[in-house]
Amino acid sequence: MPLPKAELHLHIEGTLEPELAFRLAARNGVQLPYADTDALREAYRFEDLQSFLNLYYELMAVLRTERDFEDLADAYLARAAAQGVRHAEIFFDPQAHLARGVDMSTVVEGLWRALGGSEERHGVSTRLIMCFLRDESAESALATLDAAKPYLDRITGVGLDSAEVGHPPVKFRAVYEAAAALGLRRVAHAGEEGPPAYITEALDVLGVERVDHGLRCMEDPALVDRLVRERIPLTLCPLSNVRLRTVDTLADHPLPAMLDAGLLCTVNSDDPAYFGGYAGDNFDAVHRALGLTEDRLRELARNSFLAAFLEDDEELRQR
Ligand code: ES4
Ligand code: ZN
Repeated sequence: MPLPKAELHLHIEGTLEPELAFRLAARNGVQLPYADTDALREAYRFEDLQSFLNLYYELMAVLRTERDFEDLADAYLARAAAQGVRHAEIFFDPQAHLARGVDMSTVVEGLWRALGGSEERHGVSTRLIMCFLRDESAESALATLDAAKPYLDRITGVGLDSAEVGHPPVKFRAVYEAAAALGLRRVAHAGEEGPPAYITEALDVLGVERVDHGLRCMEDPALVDRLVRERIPLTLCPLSNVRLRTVDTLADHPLPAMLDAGLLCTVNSDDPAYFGGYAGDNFDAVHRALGLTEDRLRELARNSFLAAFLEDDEELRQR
């Protein structure tokens, strides 16, 4: 039995497996520039975050209808459940779809067709977190929040993702203020490829409650002290860090040092179809490569429920 856990850093578009990509391409009459699933998997040789993002955005072309988003999310939830995930907080990137002529209603209604029945079908409770693309403008982020207003009963929070360097959190001050005023929870990717100062800025300027990745906090001891003191959860993604070369090998991952420092770390999968594994695979990988004890693994699983946007009674029931 895999450890019960919550997944807190998961891009639903990053769960698009090559087999499903080809199935949806055929269904929608979309031509993919790859001969077959093997040829597509061959393209998964990333140099860095940007080279991954190029493929990630390209493959989204197959997602067109509500049913496509439903099938994508349902396939993810089935895989997650099989690896012990009991609760999933799911990122989606509306701007990447709006830019292709797929509207907010198609994306949210489609995802909801899978999420709405997930507790019953898969035993996985869910939340939706809408991300702004940080390499798009602040105005575009504000327009996206506006387009989401009819769906706020299904959206728990906002996040910030895509190419980090050169797009500091402060660029999104206004949209995070507006999101907070609407009662939305706030998270942001920071300190994945970007400097520790972006983590500080995400806390101070955007008011985030949780930091996605946050790996590079380890370069700033004063920031580590603050994250420990304020119990700010970090959603780490070890297999992602290896595939995007944020760390050289899994054995070099700072997770053990981060736990020793007292940071509230969680282990997540980011874009599992691209990075070689789902939540349980990430747990297994750090267990093996870093020699984490069973106690440490249980701590990581417990942290995932503490860091989740669950009500107290839900949290206790799950862990
Ligand atoms: C992402 Cl690994 C990662 N980093 C930033 N943005 C993303 N969007 C999807 N995966
Ligand atoms: Zn991410």
